[in-house]
Amino acid sequence: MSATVSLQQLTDQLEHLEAEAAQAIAAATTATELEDLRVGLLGKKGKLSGVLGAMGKLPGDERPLVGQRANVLKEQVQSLMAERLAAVKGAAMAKRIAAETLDVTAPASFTPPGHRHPLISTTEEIVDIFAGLGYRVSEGPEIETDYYNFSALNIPEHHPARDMQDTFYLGDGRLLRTHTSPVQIRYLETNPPPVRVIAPGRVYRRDAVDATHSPVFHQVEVLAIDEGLDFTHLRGTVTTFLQRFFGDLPVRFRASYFPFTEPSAEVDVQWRGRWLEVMGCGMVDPAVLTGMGLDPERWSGFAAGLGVERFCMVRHGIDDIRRLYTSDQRFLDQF
Ligand code: 2NM
Repeated sequence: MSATVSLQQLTDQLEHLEAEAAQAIAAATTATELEDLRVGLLGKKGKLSGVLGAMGKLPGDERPLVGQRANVLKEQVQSLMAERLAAVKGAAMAKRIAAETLDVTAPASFTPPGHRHPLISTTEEIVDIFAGLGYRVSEGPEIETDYYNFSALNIPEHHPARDMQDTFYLGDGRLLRTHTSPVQIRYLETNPPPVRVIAPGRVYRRDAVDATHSPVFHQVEVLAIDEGLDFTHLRGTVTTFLQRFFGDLPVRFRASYFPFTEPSAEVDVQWRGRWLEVMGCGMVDPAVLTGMGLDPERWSGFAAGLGVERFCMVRHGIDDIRRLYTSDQRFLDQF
């Protein structure tokens, strides 16, 4: 330790300390940094104390000069710190506000939920209505034999439906089912009457594609067999079903012909003022019952069949069946 120290030396040291402090304060970027600086400068063991410790070696009349200079330094440092602290806090707040900003105009990330294809939802609606009337649902193979698709349904050998022109034959005697009635024949083999069953599913016919035809389409066929069933039960069931599906609109039955029903009828609904043919039906032909080993003197039945595409198109106002198969998302998203 040097024995003497001059007023000039101490004043220089204070000057130097003040300059150093001003620089450090300006460079500080956080409140903790500033607090550390304050303790290092003005604290009990700080640099200012160090300088003032040497003050005692000065002649008595010089000490107040150093003391005054030290006070100026202290005030200067405190004011710079206060100023810098305000700036640092302001910057921290600005940063936080920027980070927490919520841009309510930014586009939201949105994953559209999937939904059923309109053909599927139409099938489900039809199935649900018949389920509500006490019907079971049955499914079966799309590749069928001549027996289940034709013979068991009283469709004779030389009926045009059996023509190569109308049916897809696989070349090994098997064929693609042209309706879902074979499912009902199979159902009857393991389920003795009384039965109430519907058969929804995909069917195949050699049709040229146009706005209303497709070689692959979907059907729901209906079958009830019991004692004492007559045309009134058929009429009531079909009318109830159609009015549940389309709403409470007029329904009419027109005499028609199918090989597997007698009598047979086509069914029309009056939709938006126009009569539209929507399904076929009839009393199961006794020959079909006999073929299934059922006594037509005891059992009678009614049956009906519909094309799901037609129901879907009428309900939704779709003008071209191909819309249902081309997977255009913009079209499908409407349902
Ligand atoms: C129709 C029209 C009339 C029908 C007949 C049968 C079965 F298996 F009982 F013989 N199932 N579906 C039927 C009757 C289908 O579609 C227009």
